[in-house]
Amino acid sequence: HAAWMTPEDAALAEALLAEGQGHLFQRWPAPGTADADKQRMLAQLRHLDTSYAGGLRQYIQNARRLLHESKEGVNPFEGCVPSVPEGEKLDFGSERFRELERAGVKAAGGCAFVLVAGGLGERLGYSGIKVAFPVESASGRPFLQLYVEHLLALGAKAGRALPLAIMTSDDTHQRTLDLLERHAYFGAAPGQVTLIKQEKVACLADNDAHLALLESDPFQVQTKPHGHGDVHMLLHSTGLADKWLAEGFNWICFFQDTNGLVFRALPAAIGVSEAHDYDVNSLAVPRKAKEAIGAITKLTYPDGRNITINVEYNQLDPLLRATVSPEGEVNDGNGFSPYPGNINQLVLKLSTYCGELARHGGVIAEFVNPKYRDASRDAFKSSTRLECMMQDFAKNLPEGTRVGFTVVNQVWAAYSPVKNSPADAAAKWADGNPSHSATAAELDWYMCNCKMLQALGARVDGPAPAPEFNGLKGLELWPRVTWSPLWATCWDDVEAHVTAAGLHVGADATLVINAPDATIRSLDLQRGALVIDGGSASGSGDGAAAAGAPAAEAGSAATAAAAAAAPAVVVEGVTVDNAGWEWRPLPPDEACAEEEYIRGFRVVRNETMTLP
Ligand code: UGB
Repeated sequence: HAAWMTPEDAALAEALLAEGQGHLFQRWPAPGTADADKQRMLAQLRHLDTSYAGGLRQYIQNARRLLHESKEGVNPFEGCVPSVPEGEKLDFGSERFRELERAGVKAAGGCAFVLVAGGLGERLGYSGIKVAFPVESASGRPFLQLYVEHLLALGAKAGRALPLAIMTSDDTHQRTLDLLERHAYFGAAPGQVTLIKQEKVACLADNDAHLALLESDPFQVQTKPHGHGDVHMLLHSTGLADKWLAEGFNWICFFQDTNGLVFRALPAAIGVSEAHDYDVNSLAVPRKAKEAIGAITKLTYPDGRNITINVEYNQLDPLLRATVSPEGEVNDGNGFSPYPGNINQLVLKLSTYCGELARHGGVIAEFVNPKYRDASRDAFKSSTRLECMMQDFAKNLPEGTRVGFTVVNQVWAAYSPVKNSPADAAAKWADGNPSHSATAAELDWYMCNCKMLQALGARVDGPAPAPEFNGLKGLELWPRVTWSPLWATCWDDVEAHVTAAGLHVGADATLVINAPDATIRSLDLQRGALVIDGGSASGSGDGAAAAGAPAAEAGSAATAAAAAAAPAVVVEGVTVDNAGWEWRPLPPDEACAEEEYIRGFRVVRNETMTLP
């Protein structure tokens, strides 16, 4: 106890001593020396204490229990028998899909949305935040703009601003805020977007959960990220979830940072939640055996109780080997694992969600994953920490909670995230796995749009074999068709804006639609590039669409105002035949923008027709 210590400091230090953390203070020099350092350390400890539900004591106690279980090799699935759960399987664009999407778009008027974007994306190797990365190069629209525009479009149908919370971290917070402010929140209303920042947690030095101090600074505790599961604790501690419930919202949807296709499938999943009265609904896609995404699995306990949860891919194979399938996880006759792939896009009933938050404060199934020095499991190679995953919310639900899932049968219509660096992506692709690369994500985006137009009756040529981009062989290059969600956020919107019988898109054409109210009655886009502008929140064109340049350079509020004043664009009797845009592989060692390097190509804009 030093004279400068506040009663709170003293109480926290006492609590830590009671938890066996005396080592934190053992190297403190004599009273009166290094007081500033000591105060700095206590400030950090107070911060760690207040940013974890239950405080540091609770964290240490949880850690001690989990570390003990890990050392003893306790199997979290002991006695469980896995099986494939029942869920809704949807064929993208089928009548059933569109019916559910229609219902979901309506129900989205009662949805609050949560984007988890605290991850730095080390695997991608991008120096910026991932939500600033362009979904595709034709419009240059960043992920965050795409998501906000979907919410604006859905909200416009409901006549209500739909709230969006974005979970950030120290790694992403300021840059996310800057991106939003630089672009006038991409047109979102003041207060519609809320940033909630997750904090790191203390590292643990050993099985007794001694907090780890930095070697270089004995007055600082080492910290690491706690995982995307933090989002639940934050929605509770900030009161946001309760506020949304009080405002009359019924559903809460969670999604990840770099999956541009999320809103092609999410509204239908909301429709499924409503139709089945699901409390918890996970969106899923067909998944290859052993593919590195979690699997939606039903686990039945010896007493007959069962839960439907995500089992991470590295746990599924051993679980199957130990129980129902000695050969481990294998593909079935369709070439996919029978266990659907979790893509961490969740639709939860808000009343159930808030009830659960009140019960456990949003602290969900934590786990620990120490790298042990040897088989004795007595010591770690480096410090570890507790972690948690957003989808594990479903692990501890009360009996009677209705849990389901929605599989969209075409992966290209629901999930193509930007996760891996060019080298890792090429290795995964060569092994027969999805590359989850920026390259594939962009090409899948065009493919999905083309297939939607085709299914509605338009003549869309292609695909052509793509040149080899970043060593990815055998990709397909569809016509580069992209549109703002303000133009179309669902199938019905596309149908309402296009007379499909009057539309032809040639195999090597580019079509960028930014004008929210553009109507295509007859268009023969034989060859070349057409940009339909007209005051949408996007500013595509040769300048703004350069790789990496966010589409709304001018700021969405101004362009939205212009849109209101501009007459609707009607495309009728238009033929396009120009030199167009080329997706050209990058020559080795040529200087390029980081986004181009990550995709493996550059868009060369030779000639463009711009309407109106
Ligand atoms: N994220 C945070 O906001 N905070 C964090 O501390 C960490 C991440 P990753 P991961 O879809 O392929 C998940 O790193 O965790 C955000 C599922 O667990 O991209 O390896 C981050 O910004 C897995 O079951 O993924 O794996 C990003 O938006 C499978 O579905 C999101 O959390 C896998 O995703 C995911 O972070 C997948």
